[in-house]
Amino acid sequence: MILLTNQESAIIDYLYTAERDVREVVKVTDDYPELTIGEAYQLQEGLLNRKLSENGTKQVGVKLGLTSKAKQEMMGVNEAIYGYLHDDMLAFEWEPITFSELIHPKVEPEIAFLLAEDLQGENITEEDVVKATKYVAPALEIIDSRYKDFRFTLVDVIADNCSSAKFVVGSKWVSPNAVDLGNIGMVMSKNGAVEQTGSSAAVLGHPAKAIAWAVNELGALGKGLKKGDIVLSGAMSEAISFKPGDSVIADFDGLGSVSMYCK
Ligand code: 0L1
Ligand code: MG
Repeated sequence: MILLTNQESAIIDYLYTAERDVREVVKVTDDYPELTIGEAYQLQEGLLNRKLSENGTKQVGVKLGLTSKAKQEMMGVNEAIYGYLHDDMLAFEWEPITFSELIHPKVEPEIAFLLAEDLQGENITEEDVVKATKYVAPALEIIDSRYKDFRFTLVDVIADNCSSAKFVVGSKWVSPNAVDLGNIGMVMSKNGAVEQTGSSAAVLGHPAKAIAWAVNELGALGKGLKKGDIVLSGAMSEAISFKPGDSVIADFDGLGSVSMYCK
């Protein structure tokens, strides 16, 4: 068990209660400008532990963020980030997303990987990721930064578990070898009108390469992914906002579609 300083506990409590109470807050670095990226990941870990103990939830995988050049340039950074997926974030196509439980949600299309074996190390390659993957599936990630107006620094967003809120995985799972994973086209529509188009190539060139990056980062900390984990590999286009009454569907070449409805 990690012993937290008073400052760490205060920041974790600040972010935990903002999410629980569906309340936006000013970014952490306004009060703690000296925080480093390494400390932000420790805060993220502390936030996960707080959720595990208070909600009885469990970790079911990992998600990647800032995997596209466009988003990295927008934030003035040149690296991706990772956060944790919990089982209480898992939403279903047949179960509407409740808007009032979220602050200012957006949805983005991603490819989900389901691991057939543990994956840990510091020199993991794209090929290792594909080999360890049982299935891939279309997914929608719902992000909901706890920060006012989705404005934050890299440190802030990492501490806030990379804006994670919910995710929906489509029902069609296919072998990673059945599709050209690095070149999957995608169209995302809201209420029947096309809002975004994208490609899996936008995810660090190849979603498995993005996952290999995250596994190597975790490996340097003595951590890794486990058999049965779900990994959201990163957004294939910009995220879009939604409100009650909206339905969103993303259609992926060779993978089929995944949808969500907001009530
Ligand atoms: O999943 C993501 O790409 C989100 C990363 C954090 C940045 C954002 O909230 O837009
Ligand atoms: Mg995402």
